[in-house]
Amino acid sequence: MITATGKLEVFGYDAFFESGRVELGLLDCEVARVTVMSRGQYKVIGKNGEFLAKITGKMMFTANATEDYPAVGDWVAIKELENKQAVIKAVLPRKTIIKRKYGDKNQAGDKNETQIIGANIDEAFVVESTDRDFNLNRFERYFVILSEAGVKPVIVLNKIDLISKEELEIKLVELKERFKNVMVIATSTIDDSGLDTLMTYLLPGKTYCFLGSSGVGKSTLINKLIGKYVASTAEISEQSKRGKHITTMRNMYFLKNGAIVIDNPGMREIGIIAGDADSVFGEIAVLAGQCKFKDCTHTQEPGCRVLEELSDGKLNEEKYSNYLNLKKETDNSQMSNWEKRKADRDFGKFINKAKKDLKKFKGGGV
Ligand SMILES: Nc1nc2c(ncn2[C@@H]2O[C@H](COP(=O)(O)OP(=O)(O)OP(=O)(O)O)[C@@H](O)[C@H]2O)c(=O)[nH]1
Ligand SMILES: [Mg+2]
Ligand SMILES: [Zn+2]
Repeated sequence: MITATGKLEVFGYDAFFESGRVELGLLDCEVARVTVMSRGQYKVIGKNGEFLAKITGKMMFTANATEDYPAVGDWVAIKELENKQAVIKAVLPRKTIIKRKYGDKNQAGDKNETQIIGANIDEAFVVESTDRDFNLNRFERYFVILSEAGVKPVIVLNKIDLISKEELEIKLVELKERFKNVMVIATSTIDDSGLDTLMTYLLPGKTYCFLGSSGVGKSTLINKLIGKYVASTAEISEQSKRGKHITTMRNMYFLKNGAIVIDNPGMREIGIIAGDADSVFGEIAVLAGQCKFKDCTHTQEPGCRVLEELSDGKLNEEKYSNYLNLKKETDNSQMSNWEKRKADRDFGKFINKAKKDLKKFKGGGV
């Protein structure tokens, strides 16, 4: 039996993953962590270094959702081969998984897909810059997908060198008022302000990811934390801005103090999957429970507590409209989830058929 201890802790391994490994009966496999994923190929790191890995045909065959595949941040059981190649045999149970929905909503058929942003992330830094990128509704979107994942968000407001102290103060007040329970770190990679504070958030053995639009400075911040240029960064000119991402792959980095960070490509869409935005919009959810009608849409009904608080000015108007937007969107997404399940059923219909045949064969059947 191989004991997976010692060096693996440097990559974030702990008793949680070890007990998952034991439960799955993977005692004869090495374990490793997925650091990069690209076109069906994975880079994993374990006790014996880095390997280029692929999943087994069996895993590919039995996987029917994106979540069934390994993602960056996952701990996997591997079989090491020659030339630093390996085969991934299983994904160990996850602590957390951050997902988003993406796809062109305007296209016929509403092709929504789930994407895994990261697995086993402890905290997420949601980065916006002080220029035109600054948008409270977008922060809220990230908080919905993070609360679904059970990952604590921290706001990073970057490029504060571009605005005056007064302008910064206004933005910080806006953030505090809208997001009472989220920490805010104001940073600049030009004059290094806030970087010490950011560093104090990064604990050894914990995994953090950086999320945010393209060009806000995620990779530049990570390079600063590492102390050398490892993640590529670039200026994004106005003409080429559309569709251009400097970082194209999620990538895991190991800091000197033992913290682990994952850089992400900039995201244009932060699609929300499940219908539950309640923990982010807790205040509205409480009011909704007091509405006159059980199925109140909080848009026009008499006796609606949400509308009451809105007209009294007690509920932030922008927050309310963002809530309605996200709700509408998740209703749509639930439908496409249903469609997806239907597709899954089609995909597995030969199994159902096989079962029926088997029943017939046994002379049973209900
Ligand atoms: N003025 C200013 N510019 C910054 C700051 N941080 C980063 N930048 C610049 O912003 C540009 C984009 O930075 P990146 O780090 O590549 O941005 P990113 O968020 O990683 O972008 P993607 O990889 O495309 O998602 C670069 O030209 C950086 O030099 C900052 O604090 N102030
Ligand atoms: Mg980048
Ligand atoms: Zn209502």
